Amino acid sequence: MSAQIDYNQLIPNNVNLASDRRLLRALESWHPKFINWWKDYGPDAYQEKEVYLRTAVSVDKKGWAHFGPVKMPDYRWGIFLADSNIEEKRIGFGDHKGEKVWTDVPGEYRGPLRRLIVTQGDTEPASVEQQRVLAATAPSLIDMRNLFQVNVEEARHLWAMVYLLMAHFGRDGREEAEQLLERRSGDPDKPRILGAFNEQTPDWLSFYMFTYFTDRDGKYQLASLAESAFDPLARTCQFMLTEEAHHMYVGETGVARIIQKACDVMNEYKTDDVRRHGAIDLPTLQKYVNFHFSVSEDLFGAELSTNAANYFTQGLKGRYQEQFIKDDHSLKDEPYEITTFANNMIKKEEVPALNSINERLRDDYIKDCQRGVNRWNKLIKDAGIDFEITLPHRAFHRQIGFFAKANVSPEGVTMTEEDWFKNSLSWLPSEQDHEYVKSLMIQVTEPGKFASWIAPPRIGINNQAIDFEYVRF
Ligand code: BYC
Repeated sequence: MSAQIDYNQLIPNNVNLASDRRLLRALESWHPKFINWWKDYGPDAYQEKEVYLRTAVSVDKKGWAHFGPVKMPDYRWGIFLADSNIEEKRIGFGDHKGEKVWTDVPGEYRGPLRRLIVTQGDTEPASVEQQRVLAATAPSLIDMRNLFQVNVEEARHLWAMVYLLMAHFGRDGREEAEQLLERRSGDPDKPRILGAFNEQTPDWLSFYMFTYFTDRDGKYQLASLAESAFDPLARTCQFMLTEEAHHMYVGETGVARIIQKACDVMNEYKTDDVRRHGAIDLPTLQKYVNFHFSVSEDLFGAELSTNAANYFTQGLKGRYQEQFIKDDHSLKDEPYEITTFANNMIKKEEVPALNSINERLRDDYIKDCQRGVNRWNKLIKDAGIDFEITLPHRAFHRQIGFFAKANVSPEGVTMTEEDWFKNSLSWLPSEQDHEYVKSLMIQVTEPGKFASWIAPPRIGINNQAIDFEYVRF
């Protein structure tokens, strides 16, 4: 059956797919497996419904996407590389700084580049698997549509990485592409590569937290890979960032709408007990922040990493907005201050910048996370309510790096393991919190109506009304 599909039509692309028979054949044999995976592990049900989706159709800044009703299995998962002036473009960091960027993979960097692309690629289908059952409890049609939008775009990001593997890594790349469809989020026998992508996304509060905190790791990792000397990777990641922005917007506005609803209920009923009125209380929301922020921080790897130092020196993965950093971009003698943990004490220490690339990126990430938290706090303040959401200390609840062995409170106080566990129920969502949030998760499908725990968004998608039928039932 697949032989009858015109893949050049099916896969919108700016990589001249039509002219590359070998690549086309590889994608043709992968496509039916992808579709099987999408049907079995992508959004549960609703595959035959028309969803008002955005589809990437070019890399033109003004009109890169098309909006319209699509059945998800018919979504046109395209392959796009951002524009590049290949003749002029130079490597911006590491040992090859100043040389021309590479259009092919240098033999000596095949292993690490493949590993980076596979790690990035693995997160994309993982997140779709994590969010598989959420549509059944969508708080509105617009939210359901946003979920599906995120899902199809994460799947497009999988295509983007599969394209790189197949176009540049031969048989190894084709095998990796198969394995990307075989690992499963949360499966102890064949888990996804990175920790956070094996956690569940059981409810919509988790979904918004995930799209705020974990997709933002995506932003920073993609931005670092967008600096790569391997130009096809750089350009692919640059274009992926365009879509990623909407995912974080879904997260930030989703959490903001939950906060808004909690504040509205507190003011209307003059009570802190918003649960009685079917809203999510701010202390519970804070616990979810503590969980998702800490789990996402782990995605940046260890504070000191020779892997990251090698990636940088080799020109494979740079820093966030490398060109704006004022140093020599080779980091042979540069220091960087990081937070460490030894003898049960948290302290600041100056270390070689080259070894602390992961930590620097995590620092950039934390600053960015704080900006949205400030906007959430402004909503609370504007409602006249005395409550502040805070990001927990970076040492809180970590599994990777120095702090994996530390027992630290959200305020940054070290303690015994016993004390930590005693307090953990007030810091992280408890079974009861999960149960309560779960009890609110009831599907709302009437256009323009919203579940009790979330305020409507201020604007619709692509200038459509809030009560537009974003998913046609
Ligand atoms: N979980 O030297 P280190 C996204 C391993 S999200 C499990 O610090 P490195 C998205 C590590 O592999 C962005 N294992 O590692 C968001 C290493 O293993 P080996 C995804 C972990 O390499 C939402 C060992 O520990 N993209 O796009 O410097 C929805 C020592 O660590 C973890 C990328 O991550 C972990 N969290 O840094 C959809 C970019 N962390 O060598 C999508 C590509 C570390 O001992 N990946 N380990 O066997 C990378 O750049 C790097 O692999 C990492 C790790 C930054 C992740």
